[in-house]
Amino acid sequence: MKEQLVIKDEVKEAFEQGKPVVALESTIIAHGMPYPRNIEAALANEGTARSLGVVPATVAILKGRLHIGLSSAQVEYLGSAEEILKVSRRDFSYCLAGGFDGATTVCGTMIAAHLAGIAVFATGGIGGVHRGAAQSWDVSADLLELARTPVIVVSAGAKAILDLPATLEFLETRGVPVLGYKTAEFPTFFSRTSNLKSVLKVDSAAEIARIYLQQRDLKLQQGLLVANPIPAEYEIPAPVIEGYLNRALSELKKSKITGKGVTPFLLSKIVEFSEGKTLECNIKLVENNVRLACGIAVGLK
Ligand code: PSU
Ligand code: MN
Repeated sequence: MKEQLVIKDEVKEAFEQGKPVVALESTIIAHGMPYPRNIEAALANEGTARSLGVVPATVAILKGRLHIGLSSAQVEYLGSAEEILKVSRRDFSYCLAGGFDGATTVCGTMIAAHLAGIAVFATGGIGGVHRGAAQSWDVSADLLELARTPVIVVSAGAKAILDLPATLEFLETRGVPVLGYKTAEFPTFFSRTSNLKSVLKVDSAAEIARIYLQQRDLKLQQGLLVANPIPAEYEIPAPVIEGYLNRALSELKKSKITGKGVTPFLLSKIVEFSEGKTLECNIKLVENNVRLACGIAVGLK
């Protein structure tokens, strides 16, 4: 693995100097958002982290090498090239051994972050149990990774395209703490509410850092899911999203899309139906998560 693991100089220096580092994922760049806003947003997120005194480490696989931290040119490549694999735990060895390019999902980024010694990572929303999973068995590997890899994932909850009660039940069964940042209600990506009030409310980044350190001290191997609601000014009311979703789900049914194509398809349809509004909200909620992740990274020092 040594020769295949490429840690960017900026990140290496941060490790050496004991500076806080936050991992960022790349599926959101290659598959989650359209060009060119995907690239602009990814670079802006790195800038946000740096402005808070935290070194960003965007994770991706390029020609079979696992990169922890990317150059701007590499971010641009990922955001514009065709044929970038979507890399979850299942795809990791295939992508590396085959010398392919791959964008890492929440699951894939957790694996990489843990390997590199980065404890905290910011994304948009995690994958979860899909609606109709009792028939389709579509349960995101993100949930299983949270159950086995001790990395803090800062999200805006999970997308309303999922079966959210089932997603929370799954996390409970697998022992993953779900912390609501200044809320006891699980947020649903574009909306701040869900009526699901089973999350553990925390009020500061420092508190999240303490809970993580406690968990490590106990030698519990789980990760930790932080649910950080989208800022109120960018929230899209749940019934509006539900309308887009139902249309997107009925188009999904008519298409032949399955497996890892499902989430990118649904997200792109929602952007289309909302005439781009959901994309801007998606970008804002990720930025909000990057800020909180940076606070946690500082708290861990
Ligand atoms: N957050 C976003 N956009 C995304 C994702 C998260 O704002 O596209 C990605 C993450 O990489 C997550 C993936 O791991 O969606 C879930 O995919 P699936 O449902 O196929 O596991
Ligand atoms: Mn899936």
